[in-house]
Amino acid sequence: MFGDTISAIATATGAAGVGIIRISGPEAVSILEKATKRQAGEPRKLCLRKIYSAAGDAIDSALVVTMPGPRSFTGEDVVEIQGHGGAAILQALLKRTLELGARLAMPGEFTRRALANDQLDLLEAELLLEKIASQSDRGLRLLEAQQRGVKNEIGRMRKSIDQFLAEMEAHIDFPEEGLPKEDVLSWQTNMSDARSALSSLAEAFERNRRTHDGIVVVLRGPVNAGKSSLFNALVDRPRALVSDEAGTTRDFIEEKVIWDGVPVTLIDTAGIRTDASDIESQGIAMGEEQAAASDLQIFLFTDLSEPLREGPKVMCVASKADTWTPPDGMLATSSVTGDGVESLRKKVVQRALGSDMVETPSVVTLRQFECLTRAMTALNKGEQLLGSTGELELISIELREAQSALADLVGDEVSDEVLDELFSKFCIGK
Ligand SMILES: Nc1nc2c(ncn2[C@@H]2O[C@H](COP(=O)(O)OP(=O)(O)OP(=O)(O)O)[C@@H](O)[C@H]2O)c(=O)[nH]1
Ligand SMILES: [Mg+2]
Repeated sequence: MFGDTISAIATATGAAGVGIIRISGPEAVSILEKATKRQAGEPRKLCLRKIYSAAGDAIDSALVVTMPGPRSFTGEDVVEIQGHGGAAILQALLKRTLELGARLAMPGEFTRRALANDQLDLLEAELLLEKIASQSDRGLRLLEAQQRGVKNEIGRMRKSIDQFLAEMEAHIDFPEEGLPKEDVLSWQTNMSDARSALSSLAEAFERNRRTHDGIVVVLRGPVNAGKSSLFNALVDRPRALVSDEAGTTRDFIEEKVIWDGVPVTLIDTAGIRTDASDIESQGIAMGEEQAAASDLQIFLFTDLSEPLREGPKVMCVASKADTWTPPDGMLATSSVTGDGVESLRKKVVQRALGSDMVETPSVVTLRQFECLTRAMTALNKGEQLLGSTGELELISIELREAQSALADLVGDEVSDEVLDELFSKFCIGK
């Protein structure tokens, strides 16, 4: 248990209907009673109260609720003051709780207390963080589905490794018996099964990360190909300058949008031509840099005079399709009629994320991913040793390392450094 009582503004700042101050710790209820000059109401029932400043003036009327531990988010006594959402009001309410003995909470400290008090486990805390940070509803749905499967999968794996580790260790203790061939074969299968199950968790992470972090898509093509016009159509507002003068766009232009639940950063770039002026050439070079760092390039063309530049990260799209007849089967758009714009959005998301976006179990944070990698490396080494020297002592060291990585992954024993790192990413009040 923690001795002190913490307090913070739990809602985002800005003008809003409601803003919440959250207090947690042994003094939470008495701080509320002093601030309201009244006894707290029944637990878990909202009560309307005036909150008074030190000078005795009413700061705000608020709905307040007490949630005595251990049945609360942190496991401690928790109080929430739901005041009006202005920044000045919330600051004044917060200040009052601090005057009455609370300490300003550090980022993520409420969740850290919840973890320490076994209200949630490390994976749930990380999931919470990812959910708060998630920008898209598709990402949110995926997160839940991914992590649901992970705990079971890892639990199953740890049991299986435990089992064949025990078998191996029995042989270490009685070396004179020699190694039965069928045991070696079954260990080999067990290890490679465990490794491939882990690697599918890892692959799903890499693939799904783009759903949460979003994708970067760059519009490219010759001057006057209609890039800026299509950019405006895609972002649904006249953001970039459009003109029939070749070389209109020089600096690149960036907009964030959400397509199909996926955050997309769309970038319009300078048109490509060989006889460009110095300043225009700089723009073209900038466009190339953007394209190199992107997840996908949309390359526009308006005729077939040049060979198409298809590639793994390049999607060729016929532009100004209202003025000519693009080849059959080619994705075509017109910024004038709007034809093809919506299907381009869909195709972009499909191409960048792959069509196999299924809600498979997957780890959801880089820390979890690194633990997985550690476990896979150890299993791999174990497999190789079994195939070569067959020295069971060395193999069991690798298996123990794999076990310890998996234990770290699910948070059996978490070091303070890991917790510091994790919670520093939380916002204050969470
Ligand atoms: N008919 C028709 N005209 C278009 C279409 N898209 C763009 N245009 C016209 O083509 C000209 C060039 O359009 P921009 O969008 O500025 O082309 P850009 O590729 O950004 O050009 P730069 O920035 O100079 O490289 C403008 O006069 C647009 O009005 C389209 O789909 N159909
Ligand atoms: Mg342009």
